[in-house]
Amino acid sequence: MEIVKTKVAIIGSGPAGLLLGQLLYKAGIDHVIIEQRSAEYVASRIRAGILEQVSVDLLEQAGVDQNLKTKGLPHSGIEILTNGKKHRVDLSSLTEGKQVTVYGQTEVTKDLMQAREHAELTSFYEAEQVQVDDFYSEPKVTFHYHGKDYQIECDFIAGCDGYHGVCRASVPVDKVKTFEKVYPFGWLGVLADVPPVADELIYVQSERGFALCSMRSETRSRYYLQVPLTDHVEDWSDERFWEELKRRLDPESREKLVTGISIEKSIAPLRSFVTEPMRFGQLFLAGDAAHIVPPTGAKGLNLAASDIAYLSSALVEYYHEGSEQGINEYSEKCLQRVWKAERFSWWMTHLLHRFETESEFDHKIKQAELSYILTSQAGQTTLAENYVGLPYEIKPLNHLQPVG
Ligand code: RFL
Ligand code: PHB
Repeated sequence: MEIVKTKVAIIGSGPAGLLLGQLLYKAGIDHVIIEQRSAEYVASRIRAGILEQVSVDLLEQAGVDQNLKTKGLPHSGIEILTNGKKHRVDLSSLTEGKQVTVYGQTEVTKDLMQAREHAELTSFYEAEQVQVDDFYSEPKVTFHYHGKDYQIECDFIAGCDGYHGVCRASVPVDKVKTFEKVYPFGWLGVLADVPPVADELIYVQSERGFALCSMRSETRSRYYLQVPLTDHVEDWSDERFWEELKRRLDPESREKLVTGISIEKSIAPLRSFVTEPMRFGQLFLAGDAAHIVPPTGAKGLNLAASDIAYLSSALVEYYHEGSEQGINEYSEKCLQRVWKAERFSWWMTHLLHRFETESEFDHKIKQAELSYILTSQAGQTTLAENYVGLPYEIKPLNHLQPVG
């Protein structure tokens, strides 16, 4: 068995794990990443598309914002289409100039992987039988890699291994509480090399169900449709997808919509999920390993980034200042922000989707709420503040000496 000693063992090479690795590298803190999939698979997953300003700032701090700066599309507003009419929510004017940036999670992942490769940092891709042990005393990670058994001995384990990962599953059941809501529909997503139907995202509430017109660039669009959980991707030809999307749009957008061959098509179930606490001895959970939001508020990736802001700063404080304060406060600080994002994502989902079980009364109340939000400055400000991302403090990590 090969023994590797390091300070932090990061499980998972999604945006949470990669960003933590990059920030620890910047702070001179020795770490390794262990990922069960291949690097090619990780770099090609299509997922989220919207970055809050604080996530952009964090990527800048991590030194991986060159492509983001040149290719990211800053957006100062979103459209909400209801009753066949579009209403613009001016995010910037409602939030003292804040905006969001359209930049795909796929690109964020690739930028982080490239930076990691460039810095020649240690990653174990295609690791098998990953196991985390002894995180209440002397943490260890064991796995099988390229025909050999490995054991990582470390101070801390960062569980950045997503919803289906091994870290949360390894916590004793009496030490953890989970909260969950599963929604009775999914999102059918299509990626296509066609120009976006509009300059800004359109969130669509219609009698036929929710739809979203998003984008990745000026020539690549991302569209979603609310579909029953019983649907399969094979049921949805490109033609059927475009026809259904058109039915949910307003006449002007329907006219402008450019259709084309899909380059990716998948159905994602919608779920709200939170784990409490997010720290178990020397094991920290971050990102989807700890919580899931339905994508309606565009918060999944951004929450992973804010967890990592807190975790990296706590670890820097520990190694550079000998203080355990950040580590001790990690779970509580993260959960405060997590629950607010959970509430917002649940609310957006509830407001914009069609629920089979809702009564006519429920439906009327929802329409009234949406109408109130879209016609009231206070209502729109609440939406805008949450959409651009609630603030949090990040300690600057630059100019630190490596930790011996
Ligand atoms: P990730 O990206 O899931 O990365 C976790 C990594 O851990 C690896 N892993 C393991 N490695 C070693 N050992 C094990 N035992 C392991 N088990 C798992 C996995 O292979 C993976 O590489 O979590 P992270 O880093 O926390 O990032 C979170 C974001 O990815 C996530 O919140 C968002 O992408 C959520 N999400 C979306 N969010 C949005 O805001 N908008 C979207 O449109 C959107 N679409 C999506 C999504 C999530 C999806 N998933 C998870 C099914 C679409 C999908 C399909
Ligand atoms: C996306 O572009 O994938 C996207 C954008 C906004 C959302 C969800 C997904 O709320």
